[in-house]
Amino acid sequence: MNDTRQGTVLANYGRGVLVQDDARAWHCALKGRKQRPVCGDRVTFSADLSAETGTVESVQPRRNLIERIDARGRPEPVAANLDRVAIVVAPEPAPDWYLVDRYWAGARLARIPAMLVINKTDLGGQPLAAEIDNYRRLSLPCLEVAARSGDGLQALRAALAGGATLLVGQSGVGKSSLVNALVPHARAQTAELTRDEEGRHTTTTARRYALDEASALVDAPGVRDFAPPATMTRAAEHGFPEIDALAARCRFNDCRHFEEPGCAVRAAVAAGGISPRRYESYRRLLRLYERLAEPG
Ligand SMILES: Nc1nc2c(ncn2[C@@H]2O[C@H](COP(=O)(O)OP(=O)(O)O)[C@@H](O)[C@H]2O)c(=O)[nH]1
Ligand SMILES: [Mg+2]
Ligand SMILES: [Zn+2]
Repeated sequence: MNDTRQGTVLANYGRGVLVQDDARAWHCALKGRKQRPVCGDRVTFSADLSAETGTVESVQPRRNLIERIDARGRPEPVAANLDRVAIVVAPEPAPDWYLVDRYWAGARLARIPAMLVINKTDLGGQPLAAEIDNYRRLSLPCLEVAARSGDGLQALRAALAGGATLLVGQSGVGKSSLVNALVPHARAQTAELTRDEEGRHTTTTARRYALDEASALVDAPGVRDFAPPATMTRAAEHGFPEIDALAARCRFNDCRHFEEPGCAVRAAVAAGGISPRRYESYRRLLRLYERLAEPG
């Protein structure tokens, strides 16, 4: 017997998806290759009650989508229908701030609010303080926590209340540990478990967990070289609020903020209003987009 149901995609695996409806999670097959549901998509599926499996019939339009680009610049979806992106950093492994900037730029380009979660505060956080202060100055909310001791988790839980949050960050910063600390019975695979099982269960795609009835967490696998797709012109600039805000004051409308005369952005970097490290991050992202746009 079949009936038609609605649900949310929890994860992709092989050639199917795991879909949660009001009652339970269903392994669903996909119909054809055109369907590309991702974690967080709302789908209609037909449930085969005797086999306890389903088939995805249709994917509902998305509110938003976080994508990354592969080495050739082709977009790959990460997760859909998000209410915020939490970028996780830790003293260990040492942060790649350029990567943090790209996650934030990706959230901005998808028009999704972002926040910075500084995990492993039990290890001490002095080396991170200057960058974190700068992000705070740019109005990026920053929260300090320790998944291991539970420090700051109450404030984090409050910040994650209502809607779906995508956790992103370098491998090893503690994303899965945070999921396990916040979601009872989640059993997200952390570094320890992955090692124990010789990497067989390493997460390779995003996985969604219910935090409570109205909130969800999406654990995205460590992405070494995340960059958002440049679907809009001046994408690199729009990814950086402090550069975006000054661009209108440059002498030339199409200023790239590199060597052009009368550049308000470079003037702000020279005067100390824009962090040279953030400016360099913008330059790297723009150069990446320019390289990908080259023919051949
Ligand atoms: N000291 C400390 N270690 C942590 C904390 N949270 C996670 N870890 C450790 O960091 C390592 C990576 O954690 P994991 O959750 O797998 O990171 P992920 O790759 O971002 O999902 C594991 O060995 C965790 O035990 C924390 O708050 N303090
Ligand atoms: Mg993990
Ligand atoms: Zn300029």
